[in-house]
Amino acid sequence: MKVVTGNKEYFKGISQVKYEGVESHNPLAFRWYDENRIIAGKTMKEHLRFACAYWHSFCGNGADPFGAPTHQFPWDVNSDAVARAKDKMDAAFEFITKMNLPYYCFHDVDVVDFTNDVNENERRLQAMVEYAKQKQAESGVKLLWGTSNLFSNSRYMNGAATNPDFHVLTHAGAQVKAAIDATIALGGENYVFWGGREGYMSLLNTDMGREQDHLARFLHTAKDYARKQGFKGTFFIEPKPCEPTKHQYDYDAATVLSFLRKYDLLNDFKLNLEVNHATLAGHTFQHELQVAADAGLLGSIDANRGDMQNGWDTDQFPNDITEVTEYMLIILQAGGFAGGGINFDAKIRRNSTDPADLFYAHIGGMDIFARALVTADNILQNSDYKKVRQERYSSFDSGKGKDFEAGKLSLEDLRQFAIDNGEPAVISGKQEYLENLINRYI
Ligand code: XLS
Ligand code: NI
Ligand code: NI
Repeated sequence: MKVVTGNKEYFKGISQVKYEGVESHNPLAFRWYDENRIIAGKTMKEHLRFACAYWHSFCGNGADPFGAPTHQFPWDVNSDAVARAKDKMDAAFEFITKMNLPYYCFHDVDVVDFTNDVNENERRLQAMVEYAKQKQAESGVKLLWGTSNLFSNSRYMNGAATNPDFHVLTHAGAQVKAAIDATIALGGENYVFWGGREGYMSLLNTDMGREQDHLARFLHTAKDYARKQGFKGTFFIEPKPCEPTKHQYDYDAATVLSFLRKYDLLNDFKLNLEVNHATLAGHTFQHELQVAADAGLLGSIDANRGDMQNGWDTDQFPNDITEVTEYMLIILQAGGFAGGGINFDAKIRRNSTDPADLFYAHIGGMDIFARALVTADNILQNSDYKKVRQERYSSFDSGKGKDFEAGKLSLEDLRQFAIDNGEPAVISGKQEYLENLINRYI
């Protein structure tokens, strides 16, 4: 990939990050991510489909509820909104191409600041779409997904598509229309809905059933529009149980699955799962992946991690090889992502203030997934991992167990089998054996 800079170089002194192998001590090199290396018939690049999140990397200024911004972005100074947005896009493409990231993802308002004037917002976004087209053509970087931010503007304090006020919902519609248009114009491969405020703070003032009907109607309306415009990609819903609202309707993978089924959206929508959102829902990320994989809905992931002690979305970069290996075992066995990839919905810490910190963060995240891919493939090819799991269910492979699976046995038959065969033998679940096996291959 060619490094693409604008008039000014923002990340001076940092050249394109290359694969140098595990022996390398260069902190600005990949030790595992070798994009052309073939694993299980595909290149690492094709398996992992890494994307950079525009919002955290180029907009997140480090402000928190207790303190001012700590990241002073040199691209965020021009007084004209579109000129400022172009500077930011120059910085973004410089970073993305120096990192060799094949994809990026954005919300409308990440790309350019929005006002409260629908026409003006569309004008700004269209100007930026033209600019992004050139940048994409120059670099070969592609848009993994686009989305609209329907949660930051104060008008969305009671939700967007689930707002009790129809007038607010129409503004969400206007925003989604423009964001879909932008996504299509840029060849975006998918479109994401994360319902940040689609939920409630109190049931005392909330008609939950009606709000969910509205959400489904809104998604159908948006999907129909996009299809009419020729959009062939997949729509993703990103589950999250809470934060910012107390309860969000897209609680977790299983909840969204039943929502999609109830409202007849399964043909067009899949899931974009996020690690830290799984944690907030009281699940492991592995659980969420498996729920999605079993339903054929494993679309894409937002890779990050939470903090063991904190109960909120800290969006840290992934760095735990054991965990990520377990993710890759599920992703590989599911046959990879249905349309999506691995988007780093993660941010450097507030006090990580060197320009190089953003590079270290992404290098770490990409290397951990690459290493996990190698390890998981190795486990699947060379260990008895699959065999141990299969054998655990072998009583269903023949005889009465097989008949049960085929729906051939009655409750009386089950009773008769129990009597005929007495007490079952004790069979180990071998959890520690499997945990050790994973570590042995890392
Ligand atoms: C917030 C979400 C958000 C989505 C895109 O928690 O993760 O960043 O990925 O709207
Ligand atoms: Ni996310
Ligand atoms: Ni999140």
